[in-house]
Amino acid sequence: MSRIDLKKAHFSTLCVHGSGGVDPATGAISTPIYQSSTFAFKNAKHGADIFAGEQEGYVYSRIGNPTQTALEKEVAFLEQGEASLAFGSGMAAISSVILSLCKSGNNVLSSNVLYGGTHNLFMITLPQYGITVKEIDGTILENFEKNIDENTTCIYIETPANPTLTLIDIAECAKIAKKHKIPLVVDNTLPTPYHQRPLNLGADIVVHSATKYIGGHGDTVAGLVVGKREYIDRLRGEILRDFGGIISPLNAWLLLRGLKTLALRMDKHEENAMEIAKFLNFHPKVKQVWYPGLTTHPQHELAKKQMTGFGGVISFEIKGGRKAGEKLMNSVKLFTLAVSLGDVDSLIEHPGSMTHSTYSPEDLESVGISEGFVRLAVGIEDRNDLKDDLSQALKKVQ
Ligand code: LCS
Repeated sequence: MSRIDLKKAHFSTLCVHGSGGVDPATGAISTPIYQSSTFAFKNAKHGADIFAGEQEGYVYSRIGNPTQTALEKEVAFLEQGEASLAFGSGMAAISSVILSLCKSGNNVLSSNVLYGGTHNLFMITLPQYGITVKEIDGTILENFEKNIDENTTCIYIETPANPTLTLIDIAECAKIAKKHKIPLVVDNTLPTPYHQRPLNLGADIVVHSATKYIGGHGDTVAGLVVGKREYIDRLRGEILRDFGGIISPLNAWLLLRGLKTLALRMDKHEENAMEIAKFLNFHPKVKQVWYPGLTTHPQHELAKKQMTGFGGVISFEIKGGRKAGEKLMNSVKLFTLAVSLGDVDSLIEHPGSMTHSTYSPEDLESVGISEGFVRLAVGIEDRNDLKDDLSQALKKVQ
């Protein structure tokens, strides 16, 4: 039990103390890694009662584990939701949420700029199981209203979206979902609860690739879902139990450790990203920059309204197309040419041929991911070193 009033504590305090304070058994200040697949019952009745839902207790780590519980409690606090459930990856979290909300014959209404893996799940994999997804331009709110039909069982949005940093008005979208009595699911991976809390804006369910800023160190693949307790209990009791997309105790612990510095890291990611976005915005070899913190971002006002900070991801279009982008990516020395984002290390990648190669060439064009479109995941290194690196690499681009 924590000695402080967690309801009154501020975000950075919750990051450090939210998981419940010291371990009561040993006084350990770091939640132990309960590396155990199964848990002994006190007697036969105890086991039967837990199975019957008449007593609380751990049974088997596919359904729950004390290290995982500590993580889930903390994430629920940070997102200001009732409960949370951890998964083995962001995709396990997203696919589990969709499976919990849709049956064969149902459809999902989704924004059209999504992480490429989510787009593939929506357009290729789910239809094979009778669940269809309509991807629409979510910046035009009427598109949601126009496309809901009697078989639509949820609205799914990613904001800001990976990789174009397109924003969707969560509060307005939530009103539409409520009117039609369907849940709004928001992928909150890029902003994290430090910069955006969708549940407070009216969303029903939040999903995360915790692989990114929540873990923060490029060493863990994991996912999270936050929502009402009743929903999370059902998700655990049905989808997690039957599909088994569980997080490991070690990975739950790595996320708990990552979370302790989330506020600090997010401030530094943002500070660095803002500086680099401005530098790129004025660079003669750069055609356009997308970063919600820039006043030139088409939805800067919305970003200020629904986020408290702008994150660490920047995308830009380099003059000279794919060839110029390749030259840049092959010339950086401090940025690592790798997918993923949210790590302390700065990363660079080409969405069109990498993270978003699941989009058809026509779809890439329609969402504005051109051949010269490059994504940066700005880390926490010194910003001058990062700028110098981009500067020397841009000089090599013809
Ligand atoms: N949602 C978003 C916004 C993501 O960026 C990713 C992964 C996922 C969900 C899926 O999470 P995962 O299963 O990988 O934990 N994004 C990646 C990216 O931009 N590069 O590599 C993975």
